[in-house]
Amino acid sequence: MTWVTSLKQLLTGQPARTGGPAQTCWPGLVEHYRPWLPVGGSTPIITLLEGNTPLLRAPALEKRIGRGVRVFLKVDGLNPTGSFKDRGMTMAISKAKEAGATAVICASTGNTSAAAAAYARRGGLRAFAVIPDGYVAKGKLAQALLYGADVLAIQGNFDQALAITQDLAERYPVILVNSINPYRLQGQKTAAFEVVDALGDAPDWLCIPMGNAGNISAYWMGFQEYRKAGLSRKLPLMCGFQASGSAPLVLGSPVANPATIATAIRIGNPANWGKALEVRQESGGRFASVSDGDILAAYQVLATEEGVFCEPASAASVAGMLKHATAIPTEAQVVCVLTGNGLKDPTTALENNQANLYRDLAPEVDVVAQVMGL
Ligand code: AN7
Repeated sequence: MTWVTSLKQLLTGQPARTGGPAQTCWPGLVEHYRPWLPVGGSTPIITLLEGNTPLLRAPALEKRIGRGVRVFLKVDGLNPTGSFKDRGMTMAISKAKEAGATAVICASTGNTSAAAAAYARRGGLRAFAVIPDGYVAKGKLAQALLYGADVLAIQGNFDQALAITQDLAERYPVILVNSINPYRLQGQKTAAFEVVDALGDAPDWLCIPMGNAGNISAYWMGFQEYRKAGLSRKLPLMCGFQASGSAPLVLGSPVANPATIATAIRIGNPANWGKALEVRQESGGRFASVSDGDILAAYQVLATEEGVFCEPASAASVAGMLKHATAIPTEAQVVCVLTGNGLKDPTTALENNQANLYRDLAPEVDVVAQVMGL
């Protein structure tokens, strides 16, 4: 008997309930939001119980901004394969299977390939991923390979990989599961539903990194649908951030050779360009770029002050919020979307954070104590 059990028994005379099945189990986002999604009774739902991720208050960021601004992190790196892509992939793979497909293909900077591989294999489909060789973080490549995708690494960038996969999907019986696939955005819009369900209304600002701009378009769709249904009173201002070396939506023209430490968003010709511009216009939002230095600084603040390890691309949302902090209205609510898990990219973490690593120490307590400053 645990002390909690005995204390409760002492106070109430009733045995405490410990363990056993939770009262409600999260069924995955398709089942939870089924009426909002284009699935039918005969759609086979391929799920890893994605969604229902934490909306975490960020007190250290609030302190930096001040003026009663409340900051929340949508920690979507806690999805089954470690990124928001799982939200779209449960839908895309379920619909591909429903249509009788046996293989799917994607171009990817890493996270899409990991999610496509996991969901496709779980659904008994083959998965192919075309990636820019040398520009996919280690953890993501490891995932795609272990889940059982065939990975085709090209001597080119993401934009070239996407063009190839689109061509392949037109000419061969493989279904494209990039965010051009409309089911992807349908699944991803549930993140906006979760934010409103948690806050009781939409936030004032939503800060989000942009690559192909699928996710910002999906969030906007979700916020609009909830607003139309009377489940929220307001719509957020949508703030999309890109890395300065890879910022076509900020510059207004494609970038031929995108460059950034945030390889997830190393994209020069976004697939959802038109949708993104609509989102900015309709929401009265803003697009801006953040430098790799800004991204790394936000990445470190999130880890060392909030205890949240996201990947560099995700930190672009927080870097952008901090850069534009003076424009946030007093006492506004801001949600920053953390799209992917930091464990995906151990290389960037290790290469930029060696200051507090002490190596080659003799295995002696006095030596360790001395380094500790004791
Ligand atoms: C962590 O995996 O494009 O603006 O191929 O992995 O919807 O493209 C990843 C994109 C943000 C940008 N954060 O989202 C891919 C890929 C992370 C990402 C984005 C990505 P979109």
